[in-house]
Amino acid sequence: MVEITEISAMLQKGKAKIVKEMVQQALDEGQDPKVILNDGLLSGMMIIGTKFKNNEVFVPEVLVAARAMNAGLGILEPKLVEVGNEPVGRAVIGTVKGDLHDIGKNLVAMMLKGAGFDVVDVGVDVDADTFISKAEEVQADVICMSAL
Ligand code: B12
Repeated sequence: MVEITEISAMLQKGKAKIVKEMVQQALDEGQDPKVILNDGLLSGMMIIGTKFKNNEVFVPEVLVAARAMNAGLGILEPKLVEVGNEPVGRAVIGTVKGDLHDIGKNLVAMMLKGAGFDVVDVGVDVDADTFISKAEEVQADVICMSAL
């Protein structure tokens, strides 16, 4: 049985491949995807965030941890997203200009999909004009902007 705290530990070390494998194994064992997300991935990222704030780790360590986080999220996505047939609305989501943080955005995009939204992700470092023109192009009901 995969220890969820071990997923958190591997994420903090930036071991993307191992995180991916452990998340898959935990799912195969029937462990709750929300527990894997909260106690494995998010808790690991929170610890890294605190260490970053306290200057105990630096950008490269945060970056590899973030890659491991996104790798684990990719495996969890199908389990977290259970889409119905009719979309309840359409959302354009992205991270604002000057900002490259995308983990929170990716998570929110997943949750929106899970809630039945059709989601158009415009990526990171996105200027206002791009948000507006994409929203007009796809006739979005809502624009979601992530800014850390
Ligand atoms: C990972 C990380 C990075 C990674 C990003 C990798 C990636 N692919 O995203 C890297 C290493 C690249 C990075 C770089 C930098 N970072 Co950084 N980073 C973080 C860190 C540690 C975690 C952020 C994260 O992913 N958290 C996990 C996710 C799940 O949480 P979240 O992003 O908060 O998202 C949740 C909510 O905010 C919300 N949400 C988010 N978006 C949206 C959108 C909508 C529409 C809605 C409804 C909700 C929502 O829902 C999400 C789920 O709960 C934070 C510290 C922290 N504790 O937050 C600093 C932090 C955000 N970074 C910070 C800084 C300063 C930087 C740098 C400037 C550092 C530097 N000196 O170079 C650069 C900036 C680069 C740039 N131009 O953007 C500061 C920002 C301070 C500020 N706001 O003024 C923070 C707060 C650290 C700190 N305390 O100093 N960073």
